[in-house]
Amino acid sequence: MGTVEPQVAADAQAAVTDGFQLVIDALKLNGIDTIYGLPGIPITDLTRRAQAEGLRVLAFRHEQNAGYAASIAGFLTQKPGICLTVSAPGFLNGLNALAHATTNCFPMILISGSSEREIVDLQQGDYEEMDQLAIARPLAKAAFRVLHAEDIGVGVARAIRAALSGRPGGVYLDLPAKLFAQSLDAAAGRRSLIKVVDPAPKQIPAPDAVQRALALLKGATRPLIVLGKGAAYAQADAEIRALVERTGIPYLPMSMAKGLLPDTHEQCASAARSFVLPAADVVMLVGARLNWLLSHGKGKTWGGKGHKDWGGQKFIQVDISPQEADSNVRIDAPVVGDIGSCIAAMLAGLGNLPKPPADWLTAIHDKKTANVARMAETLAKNPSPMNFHSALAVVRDVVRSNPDAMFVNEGANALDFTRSIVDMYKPRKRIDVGTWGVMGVGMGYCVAAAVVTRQQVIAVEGDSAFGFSGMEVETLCRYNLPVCVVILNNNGVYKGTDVNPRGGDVAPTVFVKDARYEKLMEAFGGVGVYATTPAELRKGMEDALRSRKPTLINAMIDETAGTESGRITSLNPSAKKK
Ligand code: ADP
Ligand code: TPW
Repeated sequence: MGTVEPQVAADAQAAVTDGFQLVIDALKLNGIDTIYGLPGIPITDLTRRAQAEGLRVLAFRHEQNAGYAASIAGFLTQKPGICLTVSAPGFLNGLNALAHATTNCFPMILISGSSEREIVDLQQGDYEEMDQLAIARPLAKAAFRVLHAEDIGVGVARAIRAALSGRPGGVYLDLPAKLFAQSLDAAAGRRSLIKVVDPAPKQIPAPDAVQRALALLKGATRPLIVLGKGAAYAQADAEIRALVERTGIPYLPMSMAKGLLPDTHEQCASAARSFVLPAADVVMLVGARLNWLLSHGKGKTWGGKGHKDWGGQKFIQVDISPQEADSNVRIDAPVVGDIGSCIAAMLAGLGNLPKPPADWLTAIHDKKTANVARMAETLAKNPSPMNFHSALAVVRDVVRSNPDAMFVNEGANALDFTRSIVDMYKPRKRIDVGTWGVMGVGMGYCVAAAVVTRQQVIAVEGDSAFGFSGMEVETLCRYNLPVCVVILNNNGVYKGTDVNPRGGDVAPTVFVKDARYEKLMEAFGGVGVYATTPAELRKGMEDALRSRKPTLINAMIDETAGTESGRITSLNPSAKKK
């Protein structure tokens, strides 16, 4: 008997599970293999045990960066990116990224530990007390709380479905500290888990909606397709390319849709953007909203007489959200469904659609040729000090030679110039500031892009933009990720030349001059490069790509280069007055 007893005890132990384990089991059961987070009470053991169970747990220096990483992992993989944080302050740090995910239609789940419900609800001052669920709700697509271990399976399943189905978004999952330690019969625990079946069901468009759209295209004389990041997310690359090429319609990729077809494609109208938008008569939006990034579909950008006037275009909008149509201007042909199904249905109904009239294609071609030639002239210059153009000519060449590399981009001028100068050749390679034009996504995106795609990552960062997540270079070094960060350093926000007319403190947009950002990377064992010429920048990038070592290139550019707010000066009240 004496020899049997320990065995019985071990069996009894194995027959019991707990909240920690069930969270891990529920995630694993649903194919989630990576957590982006930052440990602390009450989730420290969750991070340890998840790692011990074979999940990849990537720890960051600030939850906001973990959150951005999770959000973009969701965009790249069509699986919700998981961000795990502690309660109140950690939760709030992660919340920015959750709101970002919702805004950008990226599937993400922010899982935060929280304090004791009884104490929080009576506001008795618990450790990190906060009603997190209530705070997250307006910023998330959905928000759930699990109070009992046997409900973890349902909670995780609901979070996954909410994040992925329909228009993707950010979901909050609140896990109070007490939940983790709750024990449960292991068999009952297993039975309580749910493997979500078909979390993003196909949504087939109505045949008459497809016909309506095709009829509009058939009647068009100056048609245009606008591809947005929803089209990139949908991973319907072959169908989209087939539709573009079979119709022969010129297309305009939004920032993160660049590369869906190569930017060098003859139908790409990016270099003639300001010509095609006002001139087009029928515009088909595919996974792109008519928000500020498209001037709300009206005004001068679209050929309207005044700021708010309609330009006369007819719009087709292919989108999974039935509420998106008419948000800014009339949508004549909404096609509601997932992009893969919608484009397939349009292809099936296309018949012998004639190519767009030659005069439309020729006019675009001529505009493009003139603009590309003008840009080539600017890019060929080699001014001293280096400016955005001479630096980006190098980046453009390096990306052309490495089309599989992931490309991260943030800043104002550093964003706008890069977007128009650096071509993308493959889908979902370019990830950037998104719908909000937010600064701070940089290093979090770099970590997730490297981890998820296993490709080399190149990041082009304004010096201000970089500062929002700069401490994560330690994370890049810790996980030895193949990331090459290029800082276009002009000594400040937008540029480095503002002066405080009263003397004393420097102007609010100005930073320490000639700051040696590369030393930050060196501090953690990565490679730092100080580059003052295009040749030094090129060598630094090529070495980085060859070695795959975490590298930071501090590319010093002319501090007078750049305009206030980059290309959106018109949104800046003070600059407008000037
Ligand atoms: P961009 O900023 O590139 O113009 P937006 O973020 O404004 O793109 O628009 C993305 C759109 O794509 C959203 O309206 C969203 O509902 C839609 N969308 C996202 N995923 C899908 C999908 N799988 N099928 C159809 N539409 C989608
Ligand atoms: C979270 C406002 C927009 S662009 C920018 C700021 C601070 C930095 C521009 O300087 P940078 O680039 O990066 O050096 P460049 O090339 O023009 O010199 N806080 C958040 N998001 C935004 N968008 C801002 C502030 C902003």
